[in-house]
Amino acid sequence: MRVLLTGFEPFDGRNTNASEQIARAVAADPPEGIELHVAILPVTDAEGPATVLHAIEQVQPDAVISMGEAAGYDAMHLERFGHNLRDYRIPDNAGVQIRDEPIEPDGPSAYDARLPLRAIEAAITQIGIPAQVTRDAGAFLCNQVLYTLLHHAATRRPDLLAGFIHVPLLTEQLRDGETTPTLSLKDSVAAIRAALRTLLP
Ligand code: PCA
Repeated sequence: MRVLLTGFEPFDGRNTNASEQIARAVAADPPEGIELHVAILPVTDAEGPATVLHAIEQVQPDAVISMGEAAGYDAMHLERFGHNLRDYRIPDNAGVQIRDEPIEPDGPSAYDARLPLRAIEAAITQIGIPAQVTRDAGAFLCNQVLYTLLHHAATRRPDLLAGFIHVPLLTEQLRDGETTPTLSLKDSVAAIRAALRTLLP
């Protein structure tokens, strides 16, 4: 099984992104039976979604799991829907802040994620790491990449498994005095490895 795992570059004033670090660490030790490819996406309207589509062209994966960081989350969030909406709460890394715009003007308002979310939730919680199925990935680049993946699958790759996991900040990323919930890199990697194993036949 060939899987494309993506993370994002740092954004919002941080100098690392948990999702990038997790993607690189999982790539160094992928579960048996998974041929893992990694892409790190720019946090920009212009290049983030285009980079994941380009990686799909290159890798021809059976499944894509995209990840993004969400400061303040205390569990792995397995996102159920991608929405056809760009309504950025902050500017992207190119300084562009899009409000109230669709991603695909002729696309449906939402797509269901194409991953076994309940099986992933069970696999992660069974190893003692918090995970939950959640409704959506917001209206910034994470949602945009999820919707773009699902639109691509619906229109071009009906057999493609695809979805999005929002990850908490890493303990290692906390700034002085910050008290937001975190997960360690070790636990985060274990969670994503468990998620990947649910894709195996
Ligand atoms: N998180 C952002 C975009 C990049 C990332 O890691 C989001 O939640 O949309």
